[in-house]
Amino acid sequence: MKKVKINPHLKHLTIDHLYHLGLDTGMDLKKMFGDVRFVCMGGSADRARAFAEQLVKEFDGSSRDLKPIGKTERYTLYKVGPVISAAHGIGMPSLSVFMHEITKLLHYAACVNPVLLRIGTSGGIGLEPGTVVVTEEALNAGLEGFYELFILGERKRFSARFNHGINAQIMLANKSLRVVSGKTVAANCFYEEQTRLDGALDPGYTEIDKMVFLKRAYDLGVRNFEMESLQFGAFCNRAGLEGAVICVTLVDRLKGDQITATPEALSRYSERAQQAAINFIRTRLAL
Ligand code: R2B
Ligand code: URA
Repeated sequence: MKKVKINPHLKHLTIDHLYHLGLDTGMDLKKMFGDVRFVCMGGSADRARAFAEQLVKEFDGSSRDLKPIGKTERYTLYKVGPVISAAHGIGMPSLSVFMHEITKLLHYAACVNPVLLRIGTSGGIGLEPGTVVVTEEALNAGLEGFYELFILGERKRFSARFNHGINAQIMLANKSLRVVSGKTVAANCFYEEQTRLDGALDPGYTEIDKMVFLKRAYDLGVRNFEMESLQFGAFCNRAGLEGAVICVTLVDRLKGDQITATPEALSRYSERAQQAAINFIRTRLAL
């Protein structure tokens, strides 16, 4: 049984308030969450709900009235059988708070070998929109392979290379979907750090500069841009948690910056990433 590498200071807390989730250790977290084996997360509350609805169909066969657990002021969390479906908001600071509190929740609930999946959207490089990318390694927007935090005023760097075993299982479970693996750039901005030319500010670079950078990233093995995989991967590595990032591409950045797909197409794309996760979960549960 794999255990979360948890902070030893936590044992001094009488009650631990998972403030942003609206849960605390005065509640019977083991009863509420003890059977959780997968935590699936993405940026948006609408997608967390849609995924929970899909899980109900896939695993339960009944249409229940899904209600979020805890508070929804910052994040949204549903539970369907052994799967949590949650929304972590946009960007690494938002995800970081969620990762700390959900990991403590898994620890207090004594969950056995939980797997964390980020199921998200991204901008692809040289890929047809709707392609699903499984992240091998996350890079920052300087194309460097570490997540950086200042702790006690000092710069700390953490690698965000993903577990080859779980990625191979995801690929194997999805042979019939359009799924590729590659590096992912986790940017701190949707616009300039992703080399867009359509932000509010004059970026100080040209279309040619942009294409040179995209080509450099592509040659390094980068296949998509999003905004969280670096923090997610570094956190999973530090906590000893199995984790993977499965993102669908909404746009091919070699062809443009704006997301112009119709709402119907965008929802179909999102469903592809969710389906890839469900196919993996199904094979894991069958093992
Ligand atoms: C992908 O999409 C969001 C920005 O639109 C962000 O959360 C991400 O990583
Ligand atoms: N999310 C991103 O961060 N970038 C994109 O281009 C699309 C979705």
